Order: sequence, then structure tokens, then C-alpha cells
Amino acid sequence: MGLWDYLFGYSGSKESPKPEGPPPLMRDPWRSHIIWTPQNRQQLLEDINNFEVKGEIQYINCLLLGQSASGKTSFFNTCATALKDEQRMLYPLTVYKASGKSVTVKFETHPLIAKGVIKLRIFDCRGLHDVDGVTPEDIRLIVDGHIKHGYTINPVKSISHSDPHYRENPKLGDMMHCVVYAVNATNLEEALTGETAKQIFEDMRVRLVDRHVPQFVLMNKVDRLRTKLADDITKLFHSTEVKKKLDSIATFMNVPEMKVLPMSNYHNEPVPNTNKDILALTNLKTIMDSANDFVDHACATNTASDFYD
Ligand SMILES: Nc1nc2c(ncn2[C@@H]2O[C@H](COP(=O)(O)OP(=O)(O)OP(=O)(O)O)[C@@H](O)[C@H]2O)c(=O)[nH]1
Ligand SMILES: [Mg+2]
Repeated sequence: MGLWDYLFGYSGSKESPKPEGPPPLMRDPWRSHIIWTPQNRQQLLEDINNFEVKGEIQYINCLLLGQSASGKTSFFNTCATALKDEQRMLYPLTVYKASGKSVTVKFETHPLIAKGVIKLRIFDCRGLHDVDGVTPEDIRLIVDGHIKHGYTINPVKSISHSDPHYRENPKLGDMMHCVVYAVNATNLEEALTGETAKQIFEDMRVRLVDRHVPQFVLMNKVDRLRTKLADDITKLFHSTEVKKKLDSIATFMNVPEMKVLPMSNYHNEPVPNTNKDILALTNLKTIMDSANDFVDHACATNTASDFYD
């Protein structure tokens, strides 16, 4: 058995089959930060509604990166649904069944609306592939704030400086304040292989750590790891399979376990449900708080340039 099989478990097929006869769920959760009550859902909504950006900018920006079909757009739509709180599904951005090619081809955002437009902009992006994906150079330019919303990503050529979507002199409000890597929990092998993906993760990680930009891994599709979770997502943090996958991913991507956020997006449900909303809103708030701390810190170091003198 190779290192890869040791980390991720041997899988003969591309999409790992659901494990047969999984071990029983743990009695105590391995992470216990979520309160699965309607009251907590209301509290999360209120916190996000009242969220204020700490710096002198209007919005905090978060970039979603990941392989095609890793659930980037679905996360955006799930957050939009949970925030709107209207007991109906919202699909502001297009999602199709996995086709092997990126469905999302533009770099774009869309207002996330709770009582009003919330102070976070989530930017969706074309997937990472070995061919046909967003180029590493464009990712760097996006993170630094050089590319404007609405740009159609060219997989073979980075944006030209004369393009109307190119921003010459980005400011703090234009750059990304958080980067979230979406991975498919049922198919970690695919999510993390491929030269480009590996190279981009490593390149980004080093660049972002250097600048203290917060990074998270969104471990999507955990509902598919185990049948019980599809019926009752509150058992998520009692599952040893989820914990094992989470630890593998943290090891591979060299991030602390707490930075890996298990997620189950809406994909087939006719109406929203409280527990999935709670999971989405908790993950969203974690991302917002970290990005906000980064902005706060960036503003503080701008103004107090003599601090380290
Ligand atoms: N069961 C389940 N399916 C999901 C989840 N998230 C996404 N999906 C499904 O996975 C497929 C791909 O999801 P997308 O959101 O389009 O993925 P993407 O990363 O935006 O893909 P590209 O735009 O092609 O790069 C769709 O069929 C979704 O319904 C999840 O948490 N659970
Ligand atoms: Mg997409």
C-alpha cells in the first residue's frame, strides 16, 4: 500500500463507494461548536445581518477555489438559501451535474441577501484542472485584487493588462481577505491530485501564509460519506469516517484540522431544513470572522507603521 492509499484509504474506483457496515457513530462529538437548535439558527442569522467590517472598506472578500464539481457554486447557493430564510431554495448561480468540465467559467460574485445585502462577497471561479482550468497566474491576480467581477476566465491565457476587467491599482477592498478551497469529501484522491491542483494549493498556501490571509478547506458532500448523514446531518461530528477524511485532508494540505470545515450543500432537497441551514451559516460565520480579523489587522498595520520600528 502506497502513501496515498495510507492517507486516503485504497479505492479501486474514482468515486469511492459508500463504506459497507460503517462503525457506529461516536457517543460524543469530536467537534462540538455547533448548536443544532432553531434558536441558534436565528442567532446566526442575526449575527450575520449585524456583521460590520472592521476596516475602512465596505465588504470582505472570499475566494472559492477547487476542482470542477467540488461544490463551490453549490456552497454559494446554499448560503444564499440559508440567509434568505424564506423556506424555498435559491439558485443565484448555475449548478449542473458533474460533467468533468467547469460549469462556472466566470469569476463572479452575487449579493448574498439576508435582511439586506450582507457584508461578505463570495467570489466563485472556474475550477482547477490540469488543462482547461483557471491559470495559476490568474489566481494570483485575483487574490491580489487585479481582476474584476464578471471576467470570463481563459484557461489557456492569463488576463491581459489592457482587458477592461483588469484593475491596475487594487486597494485593500479589492483583494481577497480569505481563500476557501472546496474539496469533494467522497473523492479526495481526485481533488488533490493533478499537477496543477497540487502546485496551486502549495503555491497559494505559501503565498497566503506569508501575508497572513486566512485559508479554509471546505469539505463538501459529507452527506455522501454515510447514508445516515444524508438523513440527519447533526450526526456529522459523531462520525469517525468524516473525522478520518478530515485529518487526511489537513495532513495533505498542511493546514490545522480546525481549518477544515465539513459541509453538506443543498443538492436535491425540495425545501431548506434547519440543520443544513445551521451548518452553512456556522461555516459562513467562521469564514467571515477570520476574514474580518485579517482586514482589521491589515488596517492596523497600515496606520501604525511605526509599531515594529
Ligand atoms: N450530495 C451532495 N452533492 C453536492 C454537494 N455539493 C455539490 N453537490 C453536487 O455536486 C455537483 C457539482 O456541484 P457544483 O456546485 O456545480 O460544483 P463547482 O465546484 O461549482 O463546479 P464547477 O463550476 O464545474 O467548477 C452538483 O451536481 C451538485 O448538486 C453536497 O454537499 N452534497
Ligand atoms: Mg461552479
